[in-house]
Amino acid sequence: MSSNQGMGASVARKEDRRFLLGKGRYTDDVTLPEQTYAVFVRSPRAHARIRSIDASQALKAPGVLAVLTGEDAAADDLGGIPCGWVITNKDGSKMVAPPHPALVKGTARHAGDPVAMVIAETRDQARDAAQLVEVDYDPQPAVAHLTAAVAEGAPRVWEEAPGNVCFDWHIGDSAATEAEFAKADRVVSLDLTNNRIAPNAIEPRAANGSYDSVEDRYTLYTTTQNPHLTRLLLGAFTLKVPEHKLRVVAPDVGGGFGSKIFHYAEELLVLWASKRIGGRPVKWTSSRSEAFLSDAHGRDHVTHAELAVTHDGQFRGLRVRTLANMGSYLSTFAPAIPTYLHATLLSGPYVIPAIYAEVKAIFTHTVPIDAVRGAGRPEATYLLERLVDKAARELGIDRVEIRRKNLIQPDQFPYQTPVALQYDIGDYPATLEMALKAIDYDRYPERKAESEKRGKLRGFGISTYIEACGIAPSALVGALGAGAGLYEAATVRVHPTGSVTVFTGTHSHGQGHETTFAQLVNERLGIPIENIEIVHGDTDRIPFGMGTYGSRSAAVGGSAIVKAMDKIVDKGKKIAAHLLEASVADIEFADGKYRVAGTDREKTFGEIAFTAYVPHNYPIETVEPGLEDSAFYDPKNFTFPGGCHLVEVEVDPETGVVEVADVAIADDVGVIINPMIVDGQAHGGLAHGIGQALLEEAVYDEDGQLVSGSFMSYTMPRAADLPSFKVGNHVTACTHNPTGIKGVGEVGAIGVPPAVINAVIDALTPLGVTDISMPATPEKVWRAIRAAGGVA
Ligand code: MCN
Repeated sequence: MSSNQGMGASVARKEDRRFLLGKGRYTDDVTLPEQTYAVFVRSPRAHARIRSIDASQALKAPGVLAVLTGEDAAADDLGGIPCGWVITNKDGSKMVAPPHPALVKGTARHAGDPVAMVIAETRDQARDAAQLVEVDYDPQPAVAHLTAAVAEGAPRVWEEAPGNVCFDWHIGDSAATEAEFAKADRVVSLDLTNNRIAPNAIEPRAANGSYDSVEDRYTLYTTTQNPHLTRLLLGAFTLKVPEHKLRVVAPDVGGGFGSKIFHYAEELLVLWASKRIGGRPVKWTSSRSEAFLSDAHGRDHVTHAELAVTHDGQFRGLRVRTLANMGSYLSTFAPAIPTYLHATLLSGPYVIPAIYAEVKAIFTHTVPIDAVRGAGRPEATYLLERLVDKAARELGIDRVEIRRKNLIQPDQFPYQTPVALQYDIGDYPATLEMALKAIDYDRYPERKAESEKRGKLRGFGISTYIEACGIAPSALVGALGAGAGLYEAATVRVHPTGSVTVFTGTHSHGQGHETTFAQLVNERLGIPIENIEIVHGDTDRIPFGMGTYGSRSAAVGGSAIVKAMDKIVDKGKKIAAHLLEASVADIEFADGKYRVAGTDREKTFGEIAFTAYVPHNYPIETVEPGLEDSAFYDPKNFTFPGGCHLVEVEVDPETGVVEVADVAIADDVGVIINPMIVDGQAHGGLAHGIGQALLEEAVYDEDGQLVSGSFMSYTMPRAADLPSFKVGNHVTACTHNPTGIKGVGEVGAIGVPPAVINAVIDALTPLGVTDISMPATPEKVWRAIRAAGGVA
């Protein structure tokens, strides 16, 4: 499109006007007539049998309308929260999928497990009454950490899961990998922990549920990334009512980072409670501390990894054994994360002839673990990039060189990895060279010397990474255990005067879809983005959808929009052919105009739209009035963004403080809709990734208490912790979708953590430090320096 609002234009975000004016409408802003408030009584213990719950005092407290427990939920036949992905074990049996009651019945299994729900006229009254609910806990031994949970005699989270094993899964060719290891010149091995992180979206979760007894219909306002999935699970499993009796609205949502994909108990409970108290709406808003104890966490892997290499640094084989924490219950997509989103990425951007990975998922008495930005792919990238650095050090090969040597070359695509995925396209050498140029690698020695003059140790870190976005196709994921299809849906409605409303099944909670999807429409139909409305987040308005996660919205949701527009353009050609008295085959559509090929006879898109709704002169025998169409798009494959992330750090050897001095990245996220939004997404991801590498950790003590359960102890990155990022893009177009778009929402969180740690280790190598785990806090770095005897 010739205007400057289409593909490739850095259009300012349309949605920002309401956000900047403080006019966003979040779930907690939704106030309904006669609304009541819910507060949850949550188990203070990680593992306890519940002897009794005495609500008598709470029920007498001012304003209290009800106190509901697991017994009440069971009596009303509420379903447990389902897990949407079933993993098949190595031996062909299925994973252990224990029950997940919405309110604890009998035994609490993590600190924060909801035991009772108090409903009152005001939030304060509900809070006060919650203090009066007497729960008699019988404490049981708890286990929070992976290595403790698999130890002999560890407390059991579930009777049906001996050794706390949820599943024992593998991928790859074990014999071929053994053969490569037997032939290899050297085996480089590493033990790694991928630290547990809390998602911490700016807006805590909230849910406001109401039951209309006249219509016999439920409405839920909720902070979800995935309103149709929530409706599906409520309808089929938890509330058990037909979908047409349920409306789920996700209005403005202040960030999700994965943690709001899942169906949470509170969403079910507010709807159920509303009916129980006679239809008055019930609203719950999480506090920040409650969020730490009830939002799904991410990562938490313990891994042993080995790379078989030749003397000259050629990768021959990779062997990985991972323990993945599931927490106490299986969250919606939890089993897919360490398996199909982790182990399938273990080839990274490299040629590795044989790979074999084993993943054991382990129950612990902790908050459930599920997707957090990157979900499985950061864990794969971290272990591979740490291992590659170690191999380079052991072989005495330059760390950039060893990567150059092993990268998949552009002429090797499509590239079939030994771990199921087939990458369609990429140019990894190009992104590597681009990033090196951006950071001015040639002059790194000068910068290092300059840092040293100031008493600082400078380190250079590199990570070349691959990710897989837009998880698909439905038939494949179904065969792998998914309980849902992973297509996307869109309806494009052209109004009589030519403006457009797009209904998309994806959800924007910070990613800017209201702008980028309008740009897609502008590109195809030539309509100014001011005349395009993007509607998401309401199951009553949008036919269907699978929501937003896995950086799928542009590649999958955008493709559904493009498909729907293709149908509209084709229908318009028939109308134009009639008006222009030409044959349909001779009509061309470009720049918002239908033209008879080779002539100047034309009709604007607006004229065609008007004619479709005012069909006086119209091919009524063959074309219906109106101009609206829908499409479902089921991708043929994932998209595979990739790139190179470079980091320079300065370490203060006296204090252990690590400062990120420079970050330069070059990504390939496919054809770009909006460069400014793409850069912004990369910036956010980098902050997330640097946060994980240096600052963030959800720390449990041995009894299962979350000791970093507030912002006093859980360190989020702040602006001052981050440098100004140098972000570049090198485009190879996705080969199997109509736009060539890949994904960008997670690139930073995936690529950068190993680059940071590789940089810290590089800085500390002269002091004899060879390993440091995430987060590389000042204390940890200082201790490592002392332990290595590096500082007097
Ligand atoms: N885009 C583009 N050109 C491309 C690719 C994407 O212009 N080649 C644009 C898209 O149109 C969209 C944005 O970039 O406006 C992100 O697109 P995409 O990569 O498709 O990711 P999603 O929209 O599906 O968002 C999900 C992704 C994930 S998985 C997490 S986690 C995450 C992230 O986005 N959570 C976020 N970014 C976030 N940003 C904010 N502000 N808040 C979150 O919770």
